[in-house]
Amino acid sequence: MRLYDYAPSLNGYKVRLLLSHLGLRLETEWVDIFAGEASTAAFLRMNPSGQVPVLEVRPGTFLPESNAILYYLAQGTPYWPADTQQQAQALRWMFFEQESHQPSVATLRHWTLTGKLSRYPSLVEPKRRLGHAVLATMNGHLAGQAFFAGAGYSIADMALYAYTHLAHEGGFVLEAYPQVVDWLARVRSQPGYLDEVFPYPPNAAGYLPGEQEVA
Ligand SMILES: N[C@@H](CCC(=O)N[C@@H](CS)C(=O)NCC(=O)O)C(=O)O
Repeated sequence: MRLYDYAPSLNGYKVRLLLSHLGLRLETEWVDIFAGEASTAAFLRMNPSGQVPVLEVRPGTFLPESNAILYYLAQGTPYWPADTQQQAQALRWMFFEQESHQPSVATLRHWTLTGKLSRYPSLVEPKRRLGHAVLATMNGHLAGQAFFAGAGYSIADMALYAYTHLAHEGGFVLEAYPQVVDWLARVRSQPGYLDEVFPYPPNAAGYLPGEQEVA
């Protein structure tokens, strides 16, 4: 298996976090998304969305989407619950992460760190409101349980952890969400936790990702 990834990508980090918990290393090809390397014809044949991460599960067979990759790699491991009810809960939170968390918490961090907030003035406040609603939803859920899927620590936690633990870089004050802060600490204490954040390089600032808002 080979992973196509970009070091500052937190969608890529989700996959690296699971691999680290599993004690696995994959051959990795680094793709400079801000230099257009995810928009070449060759890359678009692997992922028509032009995004990392992509897992080459066997030569010529490609699996894009971070949460799908987490699901694939977690099969048969403690990070994918055995119980159907808990599997459904894990999926619920992974869909929530894509639907609500990425376009708010993740996007505002990207725009803040790369100087792009002023490009989208009418979108910032709605995204900030959505981000607060997302964090409040997470906080409320975690008041009743230690991890998102209800069982132990799972890939649902990894999916949500990636952008939540750096939400302050997008202007969110996490201390307002104490259950989330406690959960972040529980994630960090898991065996094999990967403490790794790569800053955006200078070419991130000039990049216009078209319809895409997250990086
Ligand atoms: N839904 C996708 C989103 C992936 C994504 O946004 N990847 C970013 C890096 S974090 C990317 O490759 N952006 C390049 C672009 O959109 O042009 C996933 O979860 O894998």
